[in-house]
Amino acid sequence: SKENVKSGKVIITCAITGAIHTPSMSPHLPVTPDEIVSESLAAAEAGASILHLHARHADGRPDQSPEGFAQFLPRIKQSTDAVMNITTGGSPYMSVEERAAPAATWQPELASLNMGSMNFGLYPMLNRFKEFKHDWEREHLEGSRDLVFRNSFKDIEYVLETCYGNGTRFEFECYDISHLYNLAHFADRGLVKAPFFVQSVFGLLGGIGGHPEDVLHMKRTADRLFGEDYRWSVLGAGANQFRIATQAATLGGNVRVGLEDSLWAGRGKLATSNAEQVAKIRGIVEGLGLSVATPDEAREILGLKG
Ligand code: KMH
Ligand code: ZN
Repeated sequence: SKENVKSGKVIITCAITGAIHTPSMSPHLPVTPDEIVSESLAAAEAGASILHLHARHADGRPDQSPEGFAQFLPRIKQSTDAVMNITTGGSPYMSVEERAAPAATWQPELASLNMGSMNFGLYPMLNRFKEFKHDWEREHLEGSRDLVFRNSFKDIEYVLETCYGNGTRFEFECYDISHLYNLAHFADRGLVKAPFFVQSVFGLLGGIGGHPEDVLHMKRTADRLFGEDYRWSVLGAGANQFRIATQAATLGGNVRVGLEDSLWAGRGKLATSNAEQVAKIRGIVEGLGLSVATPDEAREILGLKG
């Protein structure tokens, strides 16, 4: 995808809370609806044109009920023009039916779509985080020693069927090279339409690594499979976040940041908000001589319903 090299516009997505990190890891991880609303609005204000959203229960456990999203989604939409992006990944511990329900109900402009099955190793975080307020947090990490994030071809079709009719388009989450080939397969079958918004995920245990060569290999493969028919975005998990985002911006890609993907703002320094990460990547993007896409520019670039 050469789009951003020509336009100089970079889309910043902010993933506000996710389902990977847990409240004991950072006091800044948003959990309650009020926190999700204020973090989302501040991230949009700082330059995020897309907000990738998950819901949580009061104790921080992932909540994938449509009602969970009702607590914050209308409030966010009312106060910002940013593009709403609802997860269909939920947590890797959930069934695909449960995962698709919020996007099917709320019919957002964007929903995530995870493009393949994989091991999902969260347990290395036990090396860094040892004290947990809730039992579920430790189980969530320990349980990942035997966790497969299931996204079979039928599961992917199920998400497509429940969401496509609503005009929802997708953030295709690709954690490995094979996931690009899976997307190409669905394109061949005519089940997905260009331009494809490919979110490549680097550095999650079970997926591709976070080496600069991994980023290049992902881009070269996507270029070969999709040519001008895709828009490339990257996210680096954990400490990889800014190095990988910067590499991708330099190569003409878009970037995703947010506390879903990394709790950090620098070495050993917790980010105090999502907006802090957005402001930081915005400074890098602008420092490279590029500019940040507005929500309407992002809609145009990605072919969203608006
Ligand atoms: N948690 C990220 C690595 C989803 O919500 O569908 C990818 C993600 C998946 O955001
Ligand atoms: Zn997510």
